[in-house]
Amino acid sequence: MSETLTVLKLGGSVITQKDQRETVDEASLARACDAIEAVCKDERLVVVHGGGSFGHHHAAEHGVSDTDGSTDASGLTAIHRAMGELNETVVDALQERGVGALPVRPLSVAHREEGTLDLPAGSVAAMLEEGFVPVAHGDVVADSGRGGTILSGDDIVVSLSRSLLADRVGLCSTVPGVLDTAGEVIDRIDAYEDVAPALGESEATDVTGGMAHKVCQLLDLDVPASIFDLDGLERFFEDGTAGTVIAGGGSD
Ligand code: IP8
Repeated sequence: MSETLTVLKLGGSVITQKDQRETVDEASLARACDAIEAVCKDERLVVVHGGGSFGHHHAAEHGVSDTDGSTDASGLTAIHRAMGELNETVVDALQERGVGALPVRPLSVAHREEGTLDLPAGSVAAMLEEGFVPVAHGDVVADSGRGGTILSGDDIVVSLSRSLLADRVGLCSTVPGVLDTAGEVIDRIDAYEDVAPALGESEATDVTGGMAHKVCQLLDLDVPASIFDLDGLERFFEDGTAGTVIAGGGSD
């Protein structure tokens, strides 16, 4: 097995039907899992998935976001349980294909302190060492002075990529990449200013997980990251050139 470590996010809107409550998009999940099965024999892989129609309905019902917290334990548990169900579905689909997938549930180990995420990666590193494919998910986390808030899959991807010194990062989403003002996929982004007109808002005013926020987070990583859709997943695994490549390296 190669030493290459890839962190892949499967967007919640890719693997679920976003407008139908707690409904998996079976066909898309199967496609994603087939591609993962083909690659994980040869390289180390961490999978992170988003909430889609599982986490987000519950989060909205209980008024919880990444900044608006709640002290209602039963509401936070409802969000966590729904995410657990989706995680179980993803893990099962991978295991059915012979992938050594193991669930990773952030609520039990992660928290935010003054807005900074603390997500210990020791157990994920140990799983990788033993040849497993850790599968983490967006979740709720205890957040200093706010009760519990939402931890997005994107934030988990960024944190784990740094802690585990990932070689590459992929975000599989419902769009084929970052789009320019004419609606065409931008091949490569080296600096935020180059795409600011297309993305509109800056990092400071977009904290809700929109494309601008994603691009800023990925530019801050030390390794290349790509944003692509399900059609681009195999190509991402092959040579990392699917969709939009975000150069990384800590550029602005
Ligand atoms: O879909 C959010 O993760 P995301 C997860 O990656 C929950 O933003 C719990 C809504």
